[in-house]
Parts: sequence; structure tokens; C-alpha cells
Amino acid sequence: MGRFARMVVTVLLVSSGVIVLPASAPAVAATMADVVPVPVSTQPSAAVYTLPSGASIFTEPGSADVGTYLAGILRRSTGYALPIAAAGQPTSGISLLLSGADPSVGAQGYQLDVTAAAVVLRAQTATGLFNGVQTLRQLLPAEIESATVRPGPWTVPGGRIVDYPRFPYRGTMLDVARHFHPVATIKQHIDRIALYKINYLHLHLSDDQGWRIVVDTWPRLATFGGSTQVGGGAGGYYTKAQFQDIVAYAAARHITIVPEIDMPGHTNAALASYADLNCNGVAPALYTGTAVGFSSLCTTKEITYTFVNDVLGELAALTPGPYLHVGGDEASATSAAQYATFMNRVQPLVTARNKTVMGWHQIGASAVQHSANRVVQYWGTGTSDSLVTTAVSRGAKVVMSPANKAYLDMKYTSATPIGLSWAGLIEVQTAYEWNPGTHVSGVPATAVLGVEAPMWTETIVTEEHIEFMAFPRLPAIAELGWSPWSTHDWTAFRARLAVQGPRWTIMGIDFYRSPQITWPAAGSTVRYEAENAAISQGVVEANHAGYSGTGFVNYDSVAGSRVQWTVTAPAAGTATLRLRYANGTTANRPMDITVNGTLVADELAFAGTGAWATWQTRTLTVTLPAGTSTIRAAATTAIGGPNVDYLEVQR
Ligand code: NGO
Repeated sequence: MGRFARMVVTVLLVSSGVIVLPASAPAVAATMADVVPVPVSTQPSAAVYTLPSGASIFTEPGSADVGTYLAGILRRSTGYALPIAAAGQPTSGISLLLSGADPSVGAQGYQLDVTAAAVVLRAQTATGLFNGVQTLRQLLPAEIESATVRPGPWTVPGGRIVDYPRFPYRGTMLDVARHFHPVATIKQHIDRIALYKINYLHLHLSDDQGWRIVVDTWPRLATFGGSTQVGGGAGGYYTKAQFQDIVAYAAARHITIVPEIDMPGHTNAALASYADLNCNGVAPALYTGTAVGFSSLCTTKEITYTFVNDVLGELAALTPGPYLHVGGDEASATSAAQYATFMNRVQPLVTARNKTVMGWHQIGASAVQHSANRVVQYWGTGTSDSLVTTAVSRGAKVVMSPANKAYLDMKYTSATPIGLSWAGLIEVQTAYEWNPGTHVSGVPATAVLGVEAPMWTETIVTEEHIEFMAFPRLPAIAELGWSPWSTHDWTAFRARLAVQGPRWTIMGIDFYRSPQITWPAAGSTVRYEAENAAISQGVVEANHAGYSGTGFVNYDSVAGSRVQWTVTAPAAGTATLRLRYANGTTANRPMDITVNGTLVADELAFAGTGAWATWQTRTLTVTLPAGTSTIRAAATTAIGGPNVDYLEVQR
């Protein structure tokens, strides 16, 4: 997404196909003031801990998984072995302990103590330790996020942090219905949102344009209803095994999946799949536009409830989390009475499976019965709403997603190349400057379960689009959900946010470089388009959307086909290489990467991106000598490599 970000704020210098781009500076050692979301209490000391190459990660039986997760992050960039060992007296290394934390940390918080000798994280639960690990990551230099070994030193500023969340629910949503997003994209997103202590990922699994989850009793939902998307692309769906893989991947990162089947409106994909679900018995065509409010399940037909019962039953069986989201928004093709009749039959189907009903705030209508522990998700643009206050008066909790503050699909400015603007333009400050505890009149903080930043995908097609719209706004919403209101301060927040920029660059997140934030001074990034490189056994093409420059290279199905760039570096040193590619197959298309004839990445995996027009970047760190170097990406399988858009070299 760098393309969009940089188009907005930068003048590009183009000469013979080489584009010089600004980039982030080398990382500085972090301070305790840099953490997002800002912790409850921070007491810095003068001490500095430097991770030695022989350090161990000490765990107890209940903290071993978090220790393994932390080791997985630290080993990549440090190159250290970091063995996991049984915890004793914490006198060296990094200890993850389930006792001794300040009692205020509760179920999700942690206490972190850093001295010159050791790092000690304490919590009451593995979740608390996991949250503490996210803080520890941010206290290490940004290069700790590198996918390849960096020189360090790996310092952690000394002191004590005691920290716990303001709200138990800190979520984000991804609409996989308008545009389908493959499992690999979801997993990458999960890894990134975890860094900001987001603990719920809501997946909008069905809408007019697509049905994205296999339901065995109604198989055409996925195979037919999932066969397209906005704009007419191929769409897609998750098998049950894939969905369970997502659930497990999220759970390992202490994130709960909230699956949504939107009903009774937003159901054209289901109605197109089964004629019986329509009042007139006639299936409409599949829909690939972006209008809303035209479709409805037939609320007067008994088969509708058989259908919903079957769907919710299979979904509940795949969902360890407490919530099943039943949608309920924009049911404009249904009368208010029919809507209430429908919801009053559907909600008990959720609670019968020991799940809690969650829905858009329209389910708060007084004719819709309250069900135990119900959660309504507020998505309005105003600061008062009778549906929400009615629901709250009956005992519902509210997840705050005000569309004019928290919607990640709104444009930042009128110049943002993707996104919508019906709820307004949402720059970073707008996303940050509201208080979930007082935002809707009549909804006290005690009735607020938390916050959620939804990302609808009418215009959001690629993984890079997701990054660009989520960063840096999602960390702003995460801070509203985690940090005490007493810490809320735009000036301090924008300084903390700026420090995240180099971290995101190293993580390969091409974020929106908001002019509201003073990002650290740039090093240099140069982009080399593949179509201008030396190509062997490949052809330049311009037939898939989303590439940069004038084209991309499509390899012939010949092993050893390759793209070779000549790059220049003014001085010797490490550089981050970013290869942008698309792989519309489901098979890995590995490539060997060489620098001046030396193999630096052997059969580097280039996994399927979901479609040939879906581009992702693969990042690796190398050492370049001063002067010119030859960087080659060569396919190693007989089917050839992925399509290659460009190579970026960042120093
Ligand atoms: C609305 C609508 C969605 C759109 C979204 C776009 C809700 C809850 N219903 O939000 O169908 O995709 O706006 O911003």
C-alpha cells in the first residue's frame, strides 16, 4: 500500500523506472514512554537490560505457550537460541510467571519489571502474560520485528509497568463477504492486531455479495453463494477446517473470533443459493454491486428458521468463543414487525447453544426481546440513540463502533484512493478523539463492553489495502479500549504513534503516513519495477489489477526463470528487501534469492495470495556492499515463480 500512502504525501522522483521513496529511520532504543496502548502505570528507572546471546526464556507450566510465542518472535531477529527453561528465581533472562503480580492487573493485565539483570513478567493468566509480551516487544528496538537476523544490541529500558485494560472487549472486524480475504491474510492481520492488545476479531462472514463459510446442511451457500464478490471477482469461502485453523491461530494469540451471519437483510447470497428462502420461491441472481438494504430472508416461511437453526448450529460448533453475531442491520426490506418476529425466533437459537447474542444496534428495538447478556454493537454517527438506550435499560452491553470515528473503511481525507466517506473522513486524530465511556448519552461506561473498529471491504481488495486502512487508526482505537481515560492526550499519543512507524516498516506494514503525525526522519527506499529489470524466461504483462508502474513480470512455466535487478547502495550495510508478488494458485511458488551470486534465501516461500490480482510483499534483510549489486529472484519449481511487481530496497 506504500503506493497509495506515498502518492498522497510525496513527490516521487522517477528516472528510468527507479522510484526513490522516503522511508523510516533506523530504530532507536525504545523508552517506556513509547508503548501503545499507553500503560496504566509506568515507573522508568535508569537501568537498561541487554538481552545476551545465551539468554533463556523461563516459563511455568501455564506460561510455556506464551514463552514459545515470544521466543518465536525474538529468535528470528536476534538469531539467539533462547531456549525455554523451567522458571526458578528470576535472576537472568526473561521470566514469564503466573504469580506475584500486583493484584490490580486482574485477568488481562500484567506487571513487567526490567532491571539490568533480568526481565520479569508476572500475571494471573496466560492472557495477561501475552499482553505483557506485546509491551515487551515495543520496549525492544523496532528491529526486533525483523524477519531476519539483525545485529542488535537488544536493549530493554529498565523500570516497572503495571497495566490492565479499561474495557474487556477490544475488537476489530473484517468484512470477508464484500471481498473475500484468504486465510493467510487473516493470519497476518491477527499477528499485527495482537501487537496492540486487540482481543476480538469479528468476521463478517455473509452479505449480499458472498457467503464465506461452509455449511454442510446447505452446501450451495458456499459453493454458489460464495462464488463471487463486489466487482464480480471469484470470491471464495472458508472450509470448516480453514475456519477452525483461523480460530486456533487467533486463540494462540489470545484473540477470540466472533463470527457473524448477517440476517435477515444482507442475505442476497443465501437467497440466490436457495430459492426456497425467498417468499416468492424465486432465487435472485448473485449480486456484485455495493447497494444495501434490498434483500431479506422470508420471515414468514418456516424453512427460514430451519435454515437459520442449521447455520447457527454448525457455526456454534466451530466457535469456542462466547458470541454469535446475528447482524440485524439495514433490514429495510423487512417491516419492523417482521423484523421483531424474526429476531425473536433467532435469538433463542443462539442462546440454546450456550452462546451469547451479539448484533448491530438495530436489535435493540423494543419489540425485539432481550436475551441474557446480549451485546449490541453501536454503529451510528450520532451521540444519542434510542435503540441503544432501550437495549441498555434491559441489561444489554454495548460495543462501541461509531461509524464516524471507528470505521476503518472510511477515507482518511478526500484524497485517500480507497475507502468510503458516507460517515465522514476519519484522520487519525478523529479516530482517537472520542470517549467510548461517554460517547452515547444514556450509555454509562459500566454498560460499555468495549470498542470495535470495523473494516468493511467494498473497496478494500488486497492485504495491502487492509494494512493501509488499519494503520495507524486501529492502534488509536486499541488505545481507547485499553488505556484509562485519564491518560487520554492527543499530543502524547501522536508522539507514541510516531515511534511505531519504523516498527511497521520493518514488519512490512505499508501504513498511511498521516501528516498529523511527525514520523521519524526518513532513510531511503528505492523501488525497482520488475518490468524494467533483466528478465529470463518471463514476460511483461499488464492484465491484472493492482500492480505498480507499467506492468509486472509473469514467469513462464520453466524452472530457473528469473528477474534480476541492479541496485546501488552509497555505503555498505544492511538493507530490507521487499518483493511484491501475486500467486493466484494455492501452491507455494518458492524462489531462490541471491545477492551478487550468493544465495541469501534458499527456496523462499511465496504462498498463494488468493488471486493473481492480489499482491503481497515478502520481506527479507540482507547485507549490501557499497556500489552496485545484482539481486536475483529465481523460480525453483517447474511451474515457475509467482508474478513479480517490484523490488524495494530500504536502507
Ligand atoms: C454500514 C453497513 C454495511 C456497509 C458499511 C460501510 C453497517 C453495520 N451496515 O455498516 O453493510 O458495508 O456501512 O461502511
